[in-house]
Amino acid sequence: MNQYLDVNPEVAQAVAQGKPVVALESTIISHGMPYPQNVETALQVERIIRENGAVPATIAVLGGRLKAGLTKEEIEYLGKQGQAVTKASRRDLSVLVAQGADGATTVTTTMMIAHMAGIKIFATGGIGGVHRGAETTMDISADLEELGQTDVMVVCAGAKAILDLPLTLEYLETKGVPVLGYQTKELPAFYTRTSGLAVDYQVNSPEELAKVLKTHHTLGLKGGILVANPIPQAYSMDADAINAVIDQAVAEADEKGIHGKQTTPFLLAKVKEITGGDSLEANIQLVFNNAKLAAQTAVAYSALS
Ligand code: PSU
Ligand code: MN
Repeated sequence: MNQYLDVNPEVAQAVAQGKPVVALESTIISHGMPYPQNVETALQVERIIRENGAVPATIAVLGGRLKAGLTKEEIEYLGKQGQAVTKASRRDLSVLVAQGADGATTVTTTMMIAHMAGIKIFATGGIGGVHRGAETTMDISADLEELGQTDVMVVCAGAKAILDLPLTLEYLETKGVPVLGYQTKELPAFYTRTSGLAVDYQVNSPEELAKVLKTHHTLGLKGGILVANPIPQAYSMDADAINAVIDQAVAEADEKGIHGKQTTPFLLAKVKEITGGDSLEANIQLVFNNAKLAAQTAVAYSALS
């Protein structure tokens, strides 16, 4: 598999020396946010990771190569391509590599490529999950399967209420994925700090997260760990307002017959459109917050090794 992998030299050196590294996904750039905020955010996230003592590795597929660590130009390219670039999940990888094509990596493929490159911690915004109505559509994100089998710690702000959050937690339980609330007992719901749903464990510091990750490796357990880090209070949105927007977006997706890989990008764009961009600011801030926690955890993990 590694014959298709290009790890950028700075990332490769840090991994070899056991220094802190944080992986970042690229679907959030191409399909999660509009240009130019997507590129500005991606570059700022890399800066935040550096300021907190770790090396950033943004991940993507470019010209059929699995890339761990992008240049500024490559990030700019993916941001400008937007939805024209393939949203690459596990099922897309072989074809994209065989055809020498580009792909923006979701949580799933970012975990896969991070794992190949020896990176143990990954920061993102929100994960995919069990969609509302999945009992008939069977729309369950491949992210949950990947979390069940690839041992990377994923730091997110919970999951958007575009998903069925109780079913998403049930699925994670089935797959044996620990869900850790960062300084909270509740699963945050991306734009808001609360969902009314309990997480498995509350963890209060990067050191504690690092210890759980280290123990997971020592036990030889396969599968990821999900860290749910609530959006900072100052940027959190009004729950009733955002939930009404989400209901409207989900209803519109149903009416239009949106399905498959289009569903999540459609809902993300719709929510942004209806809130007139307010949701975008919240989205950006929570990604910054996750990048900081992931970098601090990578530093603490590195100190344990
Ligand atoms: N949820 C968000 N923002 C995102 C995504 C999910 O709040 O950008 C992206 C991530 O890349 C995630 C993917 O892995 O969407 C999930 O897509 P799907 O539901 O098609 O598996
Ligand atoms: Mn899906």
